[in-house]
Amino acid sequence: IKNDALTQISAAANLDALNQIRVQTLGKKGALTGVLRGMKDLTPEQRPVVGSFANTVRDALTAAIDQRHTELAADALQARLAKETLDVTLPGRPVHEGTMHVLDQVMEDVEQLFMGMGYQVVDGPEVETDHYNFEMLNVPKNHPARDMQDTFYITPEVLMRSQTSPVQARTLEKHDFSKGPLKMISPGRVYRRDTDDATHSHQFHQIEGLVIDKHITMADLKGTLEVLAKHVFGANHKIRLRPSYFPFTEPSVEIDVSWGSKAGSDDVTSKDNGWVEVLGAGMVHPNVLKSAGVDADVYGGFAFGLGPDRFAMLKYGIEDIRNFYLNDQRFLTQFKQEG
Ligand code: FA5
Repeated sequence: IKNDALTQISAAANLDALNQIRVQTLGKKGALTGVLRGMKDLTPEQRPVVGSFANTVRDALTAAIDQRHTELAADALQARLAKETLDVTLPGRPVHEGTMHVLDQVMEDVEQLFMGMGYQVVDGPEVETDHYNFEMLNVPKNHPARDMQDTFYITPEVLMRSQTSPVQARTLEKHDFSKGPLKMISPGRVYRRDTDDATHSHQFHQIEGLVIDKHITMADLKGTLEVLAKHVFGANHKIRLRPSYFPFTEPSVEIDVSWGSKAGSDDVTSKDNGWVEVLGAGMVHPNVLKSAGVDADVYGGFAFGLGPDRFAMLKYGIEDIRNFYLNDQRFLTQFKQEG
């Protein structure tokens, strides 16, 4: 048995075959186990002799099996390593690197500028109530100004915000003026039931700005927006204020930036008179302050709302606003930032 088994063990080609041999010799029904079982038929004198011999054989076989097992396991590992060898000199697969969306770039740039001037950046909900989107902003039900900002209604009282101005009302309500003035900007998405065309989208972006303190004047508004225009468009751009109307500001203005070949010309009759409208602004209406519980006799300030989509179009000469929302890689990767 011993010699047979030893020959087989050293010939075992793999771990499965080796296990087979172990079962055949040392297993419950194995050859050597059969010898040990047969001991009951031997004489008391024969038993210790045969028993001790059988045990020696078992130990020898177990050791041989263990050794062969170690050899075969090492061989198997070598074979696997050889099969899985990596060729580190192969060229890698190119990793596609995304780019920050051009609108996010414009918004982040504006955020950074205002943060540097001590403004806090505030978030507001896109699903808004009629109360904050309109009523708190001096736009009661049936006010004609609602026509300009028709939006998507979820219920008669809940809607997709048509502007970022509700964040003004929300922030005013919470602000503790005993701790200092309020200076905030609020970027985000807004929605309107406008028909999509080259310059309108039913979903676009705004950045709201609001400054409330004692003794804030229109000159502060103009100075602030001049800094903004020069930062975004370049130092050679001027701004001008044109009278306008918003229910939540009085007086209200629209801001134009000087642009194009006749930039800043005073020839307002010409179609290409060199001015482009970029945002709405004004001095916050006392009713807005009062609705939020702020003493309008003591505090006042300015607010503005700009469209980053229009900013980006102007800055980069993009002719169709829909480009921002089509996820066309060929368009988006043009605005890759360095570093
Ligand atoms: C407002 O929405 C006011 N909330 C802005 C404001 C804030 C005024 C604070 C005074 C004080 P208006 O509807 O004009 O105003 O929109 C502001 C800007 O959003 C516009 O100048 C324009 O740049 C952009 N905008 C308006 N409608 C669209 C549209 N459908 N698609 C893309 N941009 C738009």
